[in-house]
Amino acid sequence: MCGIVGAVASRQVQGILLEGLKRLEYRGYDSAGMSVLSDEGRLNRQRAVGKVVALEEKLETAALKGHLGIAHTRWATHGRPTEQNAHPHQSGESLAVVHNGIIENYETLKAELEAQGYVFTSETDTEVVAHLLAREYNKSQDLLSAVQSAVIMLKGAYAIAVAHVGQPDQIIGARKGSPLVVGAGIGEAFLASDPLALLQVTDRFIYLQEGDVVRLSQEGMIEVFDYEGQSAERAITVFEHGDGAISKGNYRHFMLKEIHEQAQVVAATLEGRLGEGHVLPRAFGADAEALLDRVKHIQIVACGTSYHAGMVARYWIEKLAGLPTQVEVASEYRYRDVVVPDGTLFVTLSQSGETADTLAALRYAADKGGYLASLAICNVPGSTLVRESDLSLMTQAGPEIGVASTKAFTTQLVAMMLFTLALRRVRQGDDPIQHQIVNALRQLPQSIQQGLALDGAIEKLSSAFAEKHHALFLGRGTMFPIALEGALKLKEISYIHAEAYPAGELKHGPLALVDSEMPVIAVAPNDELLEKLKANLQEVRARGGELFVFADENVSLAESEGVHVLRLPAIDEYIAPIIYTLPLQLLSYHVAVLKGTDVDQPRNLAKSVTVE
Ligand code: HGA
Repeated sequence: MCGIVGAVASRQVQGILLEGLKRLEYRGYDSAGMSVLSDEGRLNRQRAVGKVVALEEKLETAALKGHLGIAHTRWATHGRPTEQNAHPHQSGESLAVVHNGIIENYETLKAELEAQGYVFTSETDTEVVAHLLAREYNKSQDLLSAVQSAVIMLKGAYAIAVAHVGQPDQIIGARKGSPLVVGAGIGEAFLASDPLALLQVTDRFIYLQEGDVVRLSQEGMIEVFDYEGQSAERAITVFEHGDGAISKGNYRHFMLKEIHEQAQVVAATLEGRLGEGHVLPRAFGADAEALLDRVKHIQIVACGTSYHAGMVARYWIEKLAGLPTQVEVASEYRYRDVVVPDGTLFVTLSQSGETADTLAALRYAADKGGYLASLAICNVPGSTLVRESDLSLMTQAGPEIGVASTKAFTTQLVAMMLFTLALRRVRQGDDPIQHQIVNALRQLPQSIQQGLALDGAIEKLSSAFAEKHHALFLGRGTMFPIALEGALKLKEISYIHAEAYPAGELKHGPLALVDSEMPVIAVAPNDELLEKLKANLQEVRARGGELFVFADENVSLAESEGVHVLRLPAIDEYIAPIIYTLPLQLLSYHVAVLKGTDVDQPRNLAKSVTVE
């Protein structure tokens, strides 16, 4: 999603802002822009459609000089991706604003402002914010007060950064529903929608809370005010992952780097959480054990890839902890009249912790009441989802830059298995099954390395897909959501239409699509559903479909014409979904590379989906 960067410094800010925008490119966007306040007191602006490099080219011929500025990458929600609609938006020559989010009441505000003589030059909702702020500034001649009185009138979600020629020494930021962090420098201060944008200038951040307004002024002064306008203390957090996390290293794409990081980040997610044959209850926080004991039902809510992690977890929780579990996509859950069974724990999964639909679902659940508590499985400490949940379990995937999620997914699966084991243990104490799974988890980083060793073989296979327009993924049990995730990856980055079905559903419809032009990918670990899956594969073969089977090394399944078998190391059946994800990630990656798509920033998609 779109990104914000702001800087107030004694040095020139154009370079800082530009580097910040480049670091936010991974989120997906369609245009970029920057406004810098010159020493002569003018707000100068450059905007360009397309990538940040197009903006950079403009800046090469007409640099924006000055010590205070704001910049933006836009992912259009209101109005086409044109230069006219790109941020910053201005009100006259005196005020500039960048905005992430959606102003839901912009039509009413626009009518009101037009009646008062304000002239609109874009199709965006953001432009109402610019004029509203200018109007309020004209009343008070103070930018902080103007922002504080304007934001009260906004319905919807926003993170904004504002500059005004009347107060050339300050930037005001505000957030509600969209993330915004302050970067504390030495004698300088910054704003961004994501700390990654600022790691070149600081590693010290303040994560603003809902309704906060912040004033950054020269000499690095940072003042935060809460939604009531009271001065508020906000802790400074040191960013621990280091700047190296956002370089591609020796990899061609972030996605490939992130696929290959999975052994390491899974090990980090397990660290300190496993005891002798069981999961340590403190992994979920001090009071978690007593709470987990009272859980009778689980409601999982998530979006996209995280939803697939939730679907796998349902199989685990029902089988291993005996608790009825429901899983739903957040955008459906939040608009449903939900009936909450007694003793239900509300669980959300989100890489960023800022996913708008998931956050809205959490808030809907809190307003509705009746839930025992909420638990967030999340990759970003200090994110809104974590702050607003009763309990949290952090995945340790580190920054994920590729829009198509890989390591965030496998670490979510690990977190959900830890959660499942904790639920089982509070119910029945230690037992051999927990022992078996904990041992398999300890082996997991090594098993992941073995799984990734298939990279070369999968690269060879990928040419069979590059010319195809459709693909079908099949799995049974926990492998059904893994098939769904495989299909999602292929769609996202190679733009091949892919669908996933539980293999048993094949004959109830999708078999009609199978012919020699429809590759069929099946995930076949050595589990109790293997024989049934084999029968389903025969159904495909009998219709001339070409089969690509990822199978356990001990499964008896012969290669033959039209049947390609790739062997994975024998693995504990409970852990298998994590391992079988790997070849599907690699397959979609290599197909996308062959097709020449933008692997890390696929068209029309964005990371950290902070709008509804
Ligand atoms: N609504 C604004 C900003 C969009 C946004 O936040 N995208 O992630 C616009 O359309 O310009």
